[in-house]
Amino acid sequence: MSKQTIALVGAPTDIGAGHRGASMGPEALRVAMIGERLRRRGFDVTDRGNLHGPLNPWQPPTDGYRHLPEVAAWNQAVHEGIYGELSQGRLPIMLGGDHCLAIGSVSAVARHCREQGRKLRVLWLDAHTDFNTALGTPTGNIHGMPVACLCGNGPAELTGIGGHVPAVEPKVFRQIGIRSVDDPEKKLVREAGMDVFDMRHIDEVGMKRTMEEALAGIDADTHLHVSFDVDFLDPSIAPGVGTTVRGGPNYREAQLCMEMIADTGRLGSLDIVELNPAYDKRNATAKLAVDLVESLFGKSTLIR
Ligand code: 6HN
Ligand code: MN
Ligand code: MN
Ligand code: MN
Repeated sequence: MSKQTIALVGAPTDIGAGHRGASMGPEALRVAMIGERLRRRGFDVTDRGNLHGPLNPWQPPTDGYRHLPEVAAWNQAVHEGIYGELSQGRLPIMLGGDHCLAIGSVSAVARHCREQGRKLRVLWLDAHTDFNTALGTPTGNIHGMPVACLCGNGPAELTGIGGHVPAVEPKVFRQIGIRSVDDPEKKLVREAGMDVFDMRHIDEVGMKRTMEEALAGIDADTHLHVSFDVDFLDPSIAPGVGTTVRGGPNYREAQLCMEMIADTGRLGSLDIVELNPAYDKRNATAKLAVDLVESLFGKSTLIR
């Protein structure tokens, strides 16, 4: 059986972030040879180039949101791009870009799953829960809000992307690596009943048990989407992000996480977001992200 075709889709913007530079993420991942590495693993890889959207006007928030019209335009483009790839039977990798773009990608995956009658599971690998709203946000940056928007809690311009409100139910998410949640956000996360595997949980039971729990119930009918915010990783190994938070997974914990996802054989789509080359050293964080993506696509440390 030949492996599925992977489509790389670049979304070069930092429109939802609080630091400039994630717009350089797609090119940094290409320079780190993401396409070649996956090809070497036996995948057919097609690079679809970059999506287009408005420039970053770098304005303060209005009514709790920064750059809402621009964020909506970018997410509309991402939604259409990712939905198109899924419809063609390809496995899309969205090269971000900041994490607000997951509104477009996850809504596209959800739409594809509804049409195909498949179950959806979203693994949100992140230091943050990204569940803020205009009322609780400390920054107005929409990259802190995509999970809330996807669950229907946000402005109509964003909750309506893909035409199904809410795009997904909170129960599809498993959040892993969480260690920075704002107080009002924490309350919303609890009320929504979101399944959060925070760093305390990972410390207490280990990455192996954590991933067994996060992957439980996945079967042959499940489409698994991974939203990989690079700030998931400990900043000592991944400095190239705008919002570093100490106390994240080390290299081997992250690699085990990726390997266990690969073992399910159900990975259907991926976001790589928040990589910020302006904060990186010699593209090391991009190279690390690509190395971990290789594990996600089957590179294994097992010799058995
Ligand atoms: N990310 N909770 C903070 C905020 O501004 O809402 C940080 C969000 C970071 C979002 O890294 O994708
Ligand atoms: Mn499909
Ligand atoms: Mn995030
Ligand atoms: Mn984050």
